[in-house]
Amino acid sequence: MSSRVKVMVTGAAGQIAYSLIPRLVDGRTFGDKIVDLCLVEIPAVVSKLEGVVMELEDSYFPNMGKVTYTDNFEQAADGVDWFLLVGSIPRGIVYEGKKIEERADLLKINGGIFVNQGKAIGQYGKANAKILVVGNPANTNALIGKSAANKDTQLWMAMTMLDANRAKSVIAKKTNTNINEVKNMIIWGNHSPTMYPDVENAMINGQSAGSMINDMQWVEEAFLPVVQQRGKAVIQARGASSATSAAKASLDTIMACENTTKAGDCFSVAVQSDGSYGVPKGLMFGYPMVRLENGRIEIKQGLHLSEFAKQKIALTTAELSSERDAVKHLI
Ligand code: NAX
Repeated sequence: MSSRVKVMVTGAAGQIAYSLIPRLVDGRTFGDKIVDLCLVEIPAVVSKLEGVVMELEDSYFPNMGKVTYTDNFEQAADGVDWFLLVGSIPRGIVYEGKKIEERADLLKINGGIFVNQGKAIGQYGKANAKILVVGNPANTNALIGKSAANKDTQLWMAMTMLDANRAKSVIAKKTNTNINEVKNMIIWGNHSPTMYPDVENAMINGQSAGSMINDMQWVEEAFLPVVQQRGKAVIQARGASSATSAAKASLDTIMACENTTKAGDCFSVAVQSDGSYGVPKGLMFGYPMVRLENGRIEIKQGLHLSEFAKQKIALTTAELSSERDAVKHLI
């Protein structure tokens, strides 16, 4: 008999959510489980969710369970297994009379939101809930949320899967291989332009992608900037930020957490550092992760980091440390 899973999506009237929500109930992401959905928005736009629910009902999803929508996060958090925290206040928006341009302002506003959401998740979410923060600045929002939740049995993560998928695509093109042959793709650090996509530890049919490409100048001058700046390039070309690829990456992260990782592979997501690979303890840091057969999700150990990699990882570590300092009153 199939069991049930309860999933909350915030920012449910936004563009990522529009691509994401139907695919949570399509029978693929959670297999044959029945998926109960709680869709959450801010009061100003919550009524739009009535239309989203209508479309879901009209789409005939056999795995769709109960669907509710609300602007009351606390109520919606009750008994939730998976929290997909997509909603946040984006850069460029006018908020309380001020145009939000600076990362510091963004951190401050979203920080407040994630304190309240974190508290509610700790209090009302399932003890073994998984929380994926997509809304930017994702790593630091997740750090604030985790600290407010104060429940170590829950797993807080920030999404770096989109960056990993982008990196795989560039490597596949460069090596003339299929994207599904690129394994062990790691994004170290922050979901921001300082992230370090690790070509040296990526593997193609058992061989290091770095040694196959064997061109560090290309890595430094082409690969890294393309992956790091891809979000901006999509905005410039499309006139709107990445949505369908961000939704797909959210689903990929869920599936990576729900299914055992194949030998030799890993998946990318940011979790709180336990000091692995010399990263200061406590930072919400993009790591290589594995999901074991017993369901545990752990940082993959034992990977070699070149001097080049260490230098790049130091940059993203410094950025995340300064973000943490900017919100230290909240954590
Ligand atoms: P949209 O502006 O289309 O939607 C965001 C929605 O969130 C809005 O409907 C808004 O009302 C809602 N919202 C704001 N605060 C909320 C709160 N406290 N509770 C519930 N809902 C709230 O943005 P969209 O394109 O969907 O992007 C959402 C977030 O994802 C942004 O912060 C964006 O920067 C971030 N991204 C993160 C990525 C990642 O890889 N981690 C990649 C894609 C994307 O840029």
